[in-house]
Amino acid sequence: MKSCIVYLAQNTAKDPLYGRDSRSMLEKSIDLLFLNYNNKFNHDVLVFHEGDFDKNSQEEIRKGRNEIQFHELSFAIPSFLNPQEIPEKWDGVYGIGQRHMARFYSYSIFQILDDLGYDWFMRMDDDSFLHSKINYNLFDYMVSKGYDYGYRAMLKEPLRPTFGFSEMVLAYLKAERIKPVSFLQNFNLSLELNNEYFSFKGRIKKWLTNAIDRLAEKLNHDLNNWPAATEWNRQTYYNNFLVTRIGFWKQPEVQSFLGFIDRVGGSYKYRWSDHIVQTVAVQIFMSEKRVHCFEDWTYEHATIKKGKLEWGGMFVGLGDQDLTVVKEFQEKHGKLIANQ
Ligand SMILES: Nc1nc2c(ncn2[C@@H]2O[C@H](COP(=O)(O)OP(=O)(O)OP(=O)(O)O)[C@@H](O)[C@H]2O)c(=O)[nH]1
Ligand SMILES: [Mg+2]
Repeated sequence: MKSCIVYLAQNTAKDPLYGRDSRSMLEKSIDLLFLNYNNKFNHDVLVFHEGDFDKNSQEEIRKGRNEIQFHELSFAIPSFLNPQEIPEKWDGVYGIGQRHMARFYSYSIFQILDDLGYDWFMRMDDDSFLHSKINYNLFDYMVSKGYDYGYRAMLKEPLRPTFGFSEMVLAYLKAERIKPVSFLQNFNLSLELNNEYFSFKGRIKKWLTNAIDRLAEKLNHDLNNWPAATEWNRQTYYNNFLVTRIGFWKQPEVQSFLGFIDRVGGSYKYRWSDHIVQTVAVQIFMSEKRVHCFEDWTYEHATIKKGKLEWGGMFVGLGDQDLTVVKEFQEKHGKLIANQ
């Protein structure tokens, strides 16, 4: 089994989207990764970049750690899309780089890593920080438990960058006659749940199970009666950390689905991002038994704008409440995770 840890990185002290010091964050992220994990397990660490890390900066980041390799990529808007339909800035804020990143993680990466001979990868971003020791091999752990997709947190995606997405996914499933594993369980049934009649716990559970069964049934048998797509609960894997088996993504039906979404160009045109695509692919094609939430170590990924915690936060591992970094984060922001 060949495994690696992947970064997509920018060598800039002020990134065009957030004005963040991406270069320093990358160094901090990699240093914590080695301190708390990779000094022990020595996995390859692949840093993908667009040619902005010259030999000098590569050595400065590598600091003698030979596991770190730099791989140059060149991003371009796919030729099958009409560039005139692609806004220069999505919602006046999000530039093209963010959307190349989304395509990279929802489509291109699986083939790239497969070509390099890897079977598994773990993703880290320059703003992903591992704060507690992990004393076991994450990839071996996944294999030993029969897991194919591991994540650290789930967040509710805002409505704006999902317009049309769940409808499109449902249309694909319907046309292809695919019965998804758990995707249909992620549609909001809250209207009925507000009814007092359903307040009794066991009843709710039974009713929910039946409703889900009925939805799944309908997928193949009553094609005119579908869940209203706007009711998708938008719960998605916060995939700036993830561990996954590449073989899952290379299966023909998964590739067809990813290829379909890629062709629609949603990440370029509508800001459908990589995490919503990955989440839905997992929920359609992967048995729930193969999905794992890590909870035993502390992970930070926080979007902070003008000093204010806007998204994500500090995901505290079991027993890590007293870590200094956790307490400092809480003191600084008044909370550990942004309101959703
Ligand atoms: N080479 C390159 N890397 C990028 C570009 N945009 C983002 N990245 C990298 O891709 C990773 C994810 O980007 P982020 O901006 O953190 O995206 P995000 O996680 O969706 O946004 P936040 O949740 O707000 O952090 C980071 O390591 C970035 O440095 C780009 O245009 N070019
Ligand atoms: Mg990020």
